[in-house]
Amino acid sequence: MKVVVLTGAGISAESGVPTFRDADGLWEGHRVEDVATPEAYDAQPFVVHRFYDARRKALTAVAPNPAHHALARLEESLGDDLLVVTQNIDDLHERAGSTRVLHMHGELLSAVCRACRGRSRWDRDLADLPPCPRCGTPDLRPDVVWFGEIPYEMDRIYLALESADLFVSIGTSGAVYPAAGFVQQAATYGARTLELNLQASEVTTLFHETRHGRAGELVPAWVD
Ligand code: BJW
Repeated sequence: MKVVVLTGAGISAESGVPTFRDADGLWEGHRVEDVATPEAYDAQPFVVHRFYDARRKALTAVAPNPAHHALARLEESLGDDLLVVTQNIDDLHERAGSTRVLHMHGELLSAVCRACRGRSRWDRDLADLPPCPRCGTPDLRPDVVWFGEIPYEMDRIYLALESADLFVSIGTSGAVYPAAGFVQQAATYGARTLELNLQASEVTTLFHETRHGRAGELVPAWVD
């Protein structure tokens, strides 16, 4: 059975990583749509850098929770038949042991150079304007996908959705496309669809089945 799992901020919430659109959401005082854009970065690069630098530092203080571990166990039994597509830029899936993970919105531990477009593994602050390790230009930005930019790995994701028997969405509000459209795509190609989320997402009616609760409980219960 081929399974595609889409994860969002809700799967990392119980690890202590704030979500975007809940009451205690990440962009306090800012709507995410007003900040996570290339235009916002052009206007206020240091505000954006400081924000991502702080989130990168915070990664060292968090750990995977039972939901991440359950998906790693699922990979042990399904192997290549499981693909995790995450909108999250943290590395908690990998730290739990998952290896088949696509980061469609990029990664905190990566930087991309605006001069040469090269991507480099990155664990330091970017607000200090370090030079690009490839071309030497001090024009590195967080390697993340902002509104108006094209998410990573879309060809591989759509191919996987076409051949999936089961599509499971975990901890995402369904407010951001193209990820919010995956349920429809998968169902069109014949997959059964399941939503595991704290509350109904914006696209909840498109799923064959929905279960509401905390990912740390729902995901192990579904996997085991
Ligand atoms: C729990 C829980 C617990 C809490 N247990 N659950 C179609 C219609 C309208 C607009 C568009 C459209 N197509 C494209 C657009 C434009 C735009 C868009 O979607 N705009 C919307 C505002 C409508 N999309 C784009 O611009 C995208 N690019 C694009 O479409 O390019 C064109 C193209 C596509 C495909 C092929 C070719 C071309 C890019 C979107 C980039 C989004 N970037 C961000 C920032 C990334 C970097 C960073 O992390 O800082 O991605 S924004 C932010 O939102 C981040 C997230 O990945 C994303 C989704 O958020 P998520 O994960 O759903 O979090 P929350 O907080 O919203 O929800 C958490 C959920 O968890 C809640 O439901 C809680 O209840 C739940 N929860 N605790 C279980 N313990």
